[in-house]
Amino acid sequence: MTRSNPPVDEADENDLEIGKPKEWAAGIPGVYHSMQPALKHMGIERSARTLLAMNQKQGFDCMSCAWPDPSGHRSTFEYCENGAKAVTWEATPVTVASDFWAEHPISELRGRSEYWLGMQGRLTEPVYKAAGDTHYRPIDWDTAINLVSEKLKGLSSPDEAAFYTSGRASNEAAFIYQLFIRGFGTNNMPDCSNMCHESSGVAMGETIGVGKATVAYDDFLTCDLMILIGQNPGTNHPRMLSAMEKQKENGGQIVAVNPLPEAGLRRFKNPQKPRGILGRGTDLADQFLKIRAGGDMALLQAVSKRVLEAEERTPGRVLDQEFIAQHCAGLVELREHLSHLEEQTVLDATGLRSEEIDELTDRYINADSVIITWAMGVTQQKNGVGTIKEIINLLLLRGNFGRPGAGASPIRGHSNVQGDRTMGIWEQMPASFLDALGREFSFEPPREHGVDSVAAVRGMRDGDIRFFLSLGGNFAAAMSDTAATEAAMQNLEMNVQISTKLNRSHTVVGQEALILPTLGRTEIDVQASGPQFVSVEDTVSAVHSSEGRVEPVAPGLLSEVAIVSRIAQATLGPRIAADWQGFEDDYDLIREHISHVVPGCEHYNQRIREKDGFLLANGPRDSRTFNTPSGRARMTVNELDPMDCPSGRLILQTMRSHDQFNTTIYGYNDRYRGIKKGRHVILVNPEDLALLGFRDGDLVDVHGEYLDGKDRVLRGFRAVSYPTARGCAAVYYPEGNVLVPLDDTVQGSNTPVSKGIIIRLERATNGPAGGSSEENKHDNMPETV
Ligand SMILES: Nc1nc2c(c(=O)[nH]1)N[C@H]1C(S)=C(S)[C@@H](COP(=O)(O)OP(=O)(O)OC[C@H]3O[C@@H](n4cnc5c(=O)[nH]c(N)nc54)[C@H](O)[C@@H]3O)O[C@H]1N2
Ligand SMILES: Nc1nc2c(c(=O)[nH]1)N[C@H]1C(S)=C(S)[C@@H](COP(=O)(O)OP(=O)(O)OC[C@H]3O[C@@H](n4cnc5c(=O)[nH]c(N)nc54)[C@H](O)[C@@H]3O)O[C@H]1N2
Ligand SMILES: [Mo]
Repeated sequence: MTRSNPPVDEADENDLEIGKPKEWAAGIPGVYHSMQPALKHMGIERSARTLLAMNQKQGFDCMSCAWPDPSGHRSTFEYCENGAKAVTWEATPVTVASDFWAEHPISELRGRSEYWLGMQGRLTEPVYKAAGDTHYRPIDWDTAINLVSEKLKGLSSPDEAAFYTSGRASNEAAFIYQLFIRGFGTNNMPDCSNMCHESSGVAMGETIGVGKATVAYDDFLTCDLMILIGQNPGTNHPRMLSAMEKQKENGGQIVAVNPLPEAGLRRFKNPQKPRGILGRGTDLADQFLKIRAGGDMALLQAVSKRVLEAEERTPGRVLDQEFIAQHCAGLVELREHLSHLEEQTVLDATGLRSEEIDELTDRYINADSVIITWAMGVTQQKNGVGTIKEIINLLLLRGNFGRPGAGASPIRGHSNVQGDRTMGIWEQMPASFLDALGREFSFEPPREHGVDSVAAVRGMRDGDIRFFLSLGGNFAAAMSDTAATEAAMQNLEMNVQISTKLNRSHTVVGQEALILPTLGRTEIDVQASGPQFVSVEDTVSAVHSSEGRVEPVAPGLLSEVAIVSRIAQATLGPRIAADWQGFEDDYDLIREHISHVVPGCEHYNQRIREKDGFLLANGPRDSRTFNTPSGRARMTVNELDPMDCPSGRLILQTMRSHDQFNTTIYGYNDRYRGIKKGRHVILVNPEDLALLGFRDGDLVDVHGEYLDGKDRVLRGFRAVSYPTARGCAAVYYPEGNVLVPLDDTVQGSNTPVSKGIIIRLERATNGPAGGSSEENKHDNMPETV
């Protein structure tokens, strides 16, 4: 089915509507809204078949986020509005027709919005842009694979290529992808994790010896206290609200730390229960700390300091001395360091009152089991790695590891981003993994670390990286410093994108470019040996299978596994001992190799077929084992270096609306925040707005203030008076990426600082963004199809 009336991508930002932010999430509107996209895009029958197969045994894993299924999962039918949007966006019967490519030069596609591009429907045939050509043209698969492998073979060094991965790729695809890349001879593997939870991996690896959550699903239900820092579950992990509701029913408490009073942190009306729909719902946060952006490290240090002082007042009553003596190192240094922490420094950095921090400390000390969760509000701050180390410090003080209801829990984003890392997608995999890989496939993997996402852009810019291949994702739009990233990508000799739908990265091309369309997770995948399933890992290390249930949208589509296998075969030939054809024919063969290479995945084929899959081992969670050089969990000393925001300036974060999945824009309402029909807004505290001489609704230009002296600006944004913390502001991602400098990254993880940008507002020089100005045209989102 092709679209007869292409959606327009010109929105009139004068239609923007601002209402009151919501105080609760889901409920009847949740159900209503969750059905709308499906019915509109897929029709009743395809909708029912698809939505009912989601997160079920013998169904497919929801591709929206990495939140786990309830234990004994797949007996409970649990799905959410944003999962439904993700599924219908993929399972739409609308396809891009062959004549589309001749009708639309790449220069025109480049002017289109992400929304428009995505709404053209599913990609169904490989297309190629030759050097000097202005259009993509359909080609056959053999020609496409050949073009890619010939280009790769012609490079003077394997390091002239970089291979990106987005977190939707299955374990099977990811495993053979990294095998191919290392067989080719490079570790240049930038991935979406570099922009996402890299800070969590670094901080947790150094302190507790594992970069993953130390809790299982049931721990969320039974913990006495859950502290959510820098995370918006109502929009980004909506099924987490059910777990929070159960935890409250079990008598637990919740504290939320966020500059924005997000609806999903306040009250939840469970759409799966009649009471939830009709009643008042469940109050979630017992305490809400409206923190100044970037202030979390100061807050955590202040709480730890208070905990240590309480122990001094009542020795033996506050710290878990036994746990610390047996399992930890560094308490003396931590105590000494925190003894110098000035309260006024904390209050300035956090914008909080001492009593609020006292209250949080009391809750923490009085709770027997505590889980701290976090996401991008922490990992994308300049001090993100240090902040997470302070989360670990606080948890260690009271032994909140390796017992029920206790632990550290980064909440991962993409549905299989954690699995991809487990399978070896990382530019710096440890020697033990490379050794095992080399033994299994009789070759010597490259040892030198490869480029991450930021370094990949620098490499393209400087001409060191000439070839780029993406397994999913939308690198051009997801990366920081849009102008720098796009200029770098235009320097490429070849840009190859394995994708389900059109996006910005297909339009930012250098000499040659290819788009290779692939099957989505919802679709039935039949190979020579019969129907195949794949496997994925969620945010609490539960691994399970995923099997598509709907007919592929077009006959010629190849699976990710097939595409990678064919490129590898054509490029490497017999260079390494891998049966690429066998991998494509039968995914069991891939899993057999995974069993031999990936720690914790022994007997993978058997265990993945068990009813609910299996849980990967985790030292801190299972046995209070800490895989650090000393064998102890490390309490660390982290220098507090509060963000210096001069007066008249604001700290800007870039965030997700309720109508998007990362760079995919489903529509342009942000229901819970009360913003409708537009995305070109900047949320500012009313007092700050007045102080800066603006009024609610004024049009402003948002200027970044940087050391590099470059002027990065978002023009014509609507100022919205919003109850965010004082001194803070928020715009949507990816529009806001224009303002994040390439070189401004988190210390220790090199993640772009997407949540801590110093800005100033000026009166807009032109009309609203998204009008007719060429500069803004591409990020202009219309409301409906
Ligand atoms: N529907 C939907 N689901 C998604 C996604 C999506 O785009 N749409 N994306 C997926 C991905 S890849 C990811 S990584 C996750 C992201 O999930 P989140 O991390 O929840 O996503 P963000 O919108 O970036 O929101 C970050 C939150 O941090 C807060 N924040 C900002 N700065 C600070 C700070 O300095 N301190 C504190 N304490 N809070 C701060 C913001 O106000 C916001 O509430 O969601 C995943 N799930
Ligand atoms: N300023 C700012 N920048 C950010 C962030 C932020 O908060 N602020 N967040 C960062 C984060 S947390 C992340 S994770 C990254 C996300 O970065 P990416 O993972 O690169 O981006 P996505 O938007 O998730 O990728 C969407 C594209 O993936 C393709 N796709 C979808 N499903 C499939 C599939 O099954 N197979 C294949 N092969 N392709 C598929 C589609 O073509 C779609 O257009 O962005 C980061 N960038
Ligand atoms: Mo992410």
